[in-house]
Amino acid sequence: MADTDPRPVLAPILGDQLTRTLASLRGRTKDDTVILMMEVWDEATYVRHHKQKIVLIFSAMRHFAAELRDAGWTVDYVRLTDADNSGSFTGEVARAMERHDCSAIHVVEAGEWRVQQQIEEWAGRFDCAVEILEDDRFLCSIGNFREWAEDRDTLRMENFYREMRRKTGLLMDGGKPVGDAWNFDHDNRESPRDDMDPPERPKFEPDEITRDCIELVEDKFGDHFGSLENFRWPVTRDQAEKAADAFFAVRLTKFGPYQDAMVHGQDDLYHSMLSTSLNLGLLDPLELCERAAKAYADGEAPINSVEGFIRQIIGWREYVRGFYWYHMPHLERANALNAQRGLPEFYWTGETDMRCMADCVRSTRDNAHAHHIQRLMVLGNFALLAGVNPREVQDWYLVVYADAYEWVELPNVAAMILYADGGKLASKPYAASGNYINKMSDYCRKCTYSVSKKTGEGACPFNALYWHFMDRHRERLENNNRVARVYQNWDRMGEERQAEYLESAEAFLDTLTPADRGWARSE
Ligand code: FAD
Ligand code: DLZ
Ligand code: SF4
Repeated sequence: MADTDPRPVLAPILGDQLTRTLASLRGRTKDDTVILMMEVWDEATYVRHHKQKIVLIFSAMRHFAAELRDAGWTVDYVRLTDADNSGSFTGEVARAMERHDCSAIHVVEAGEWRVQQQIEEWAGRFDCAVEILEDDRFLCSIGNFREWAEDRDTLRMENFYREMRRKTGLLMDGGKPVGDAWNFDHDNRESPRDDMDPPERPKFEPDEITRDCIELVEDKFGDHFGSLENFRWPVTRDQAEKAADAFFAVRLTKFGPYQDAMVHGQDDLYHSMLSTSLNLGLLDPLELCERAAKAYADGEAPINSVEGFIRQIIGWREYVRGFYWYHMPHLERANALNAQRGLPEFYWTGETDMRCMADCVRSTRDNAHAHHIQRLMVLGNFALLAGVNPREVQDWYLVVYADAYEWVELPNVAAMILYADGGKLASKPYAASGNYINKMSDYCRKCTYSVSKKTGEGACPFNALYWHFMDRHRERLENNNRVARVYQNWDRMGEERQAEYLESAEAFLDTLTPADRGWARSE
């Protein structure tokens, strides 16, 4: 029908769809398409996002719109402050339909379930054909993941990852993995060294467009969490490519060995810092993995770094996305461990004597970023051990990170760190005592607490909390053969020592002040 209809097609492009080869633009011409981009109040406020996250999305959207216009496309860009802005995607599509008299709407499926529900209502609401296209920027479609998952009793990332390696041919030597192993994780657990000196990543000074967005955010969202001072994220494809170039040139070689290391005040280490660009659509996941594989083939980076990087992207990133769609909407409400504690206030203020937690919250506030092991084994581990309510933890992670969209945040938080899905994603909870943090970081050296002290005054809280967690979830976990040995150690301690652990943990938990929910969501 669109072939004979002289009216244009409306192509709404959402804030995380900033890709020139987006499915809704492919095959269309600049004369027969009106692109719609919308800054809307609903999206900016459904949680009270970190200020840097809003600046990043608005600035990247505005730059992308300008690039499309330069390339000759018609872009109808609605700004947050436009007088008649309705505040919602559906309201803006309705207004655009009136402005442009379009024959059809072509839109790429949303990253988030909440937004997809809105898009699915458009067919009933608008008097035209609505085509919802698959987001083929992901390597595994939602449907393919479902088919893979439906055949299995348990879902494990490692099995999914091997299929993705075969499918993409990345690091494959015929039917075999390069280096004769699928996974080199055992080489990727080096503790930090005192003489470690990771090179600075490229930082992008805010240009006029970004400065306008900073002003807007300070004006409208000035009381949201986070600082804008350090805003240096890539906001265009060109900048994102420069960030990727710098990662491949100087950090990839050490990415593997120090993937799990943490150093006080060193926020990036050897991580790529590319998640914000990947999630916005400024970088292509397959292209990045192909570059990493080439670096290995050319002898420029070791297999453990390259395999580790590729596993994060075609493994974890694709896996959590498939897992999210497979388990929504109930994943959002999952609480298998019945965790009910309020989120402690120091997640927002950073005011705690736990030096590891304080540093991770500081980086989160200043950069809208913390690296994986900080999110998992410090901030996440604490929430798990203390039994914090998943909804509150989910909201926190969704607010505070510049790369946070529900499709990637929720599985990592509910399933990976909190075990709220009861073990559908991970075979056991990632619970750890202070020992782990001490081994992988320099945090404990100058902490007010003593990591070697297990209970009582001045003891590292993670130590007693660990046993408190294990004890209170014994019934669920002791039959899990990956955890069973822990209970043998616990039983060997004897009742008196056990009571000391439990009392220490209780005494610490009693000191926690729950945060006001208003930090994350406006009532
Ligand atoms: P690198 O360490 O350089 O890794 C390379 C890339 O691999 C990342 O850019 C990312 O795209 C991908 N990746 C690595 N681990 C994961 C993972 N577990 N899930 C999905 N992708 C992964 N990542 C987000 O993009 N958004 C989130 O909201 C988010 N929330 C998280 C919450 C928790 C509790 C945890 C444990 C992890 C979360 N992650 C999230 C994954 C990971 O922490 C970030 O992707 C990473 O820290 C981004 O920094 P980087 O680009 O330097 O990553
Ligand atoms: C996170 C976010 C914010 C803060 N603002 C907008 C916006 O104004 N317009 C927009 O198109 N997208 C925004 N986003 C991203 C969306 O909330 C959402 O994550 C994606 O559309 C994926 O479904
Ligand atoms: Fe964190 Fe405990 Fe180490 Fe302090 S001693 S930094 S609280 S792990």
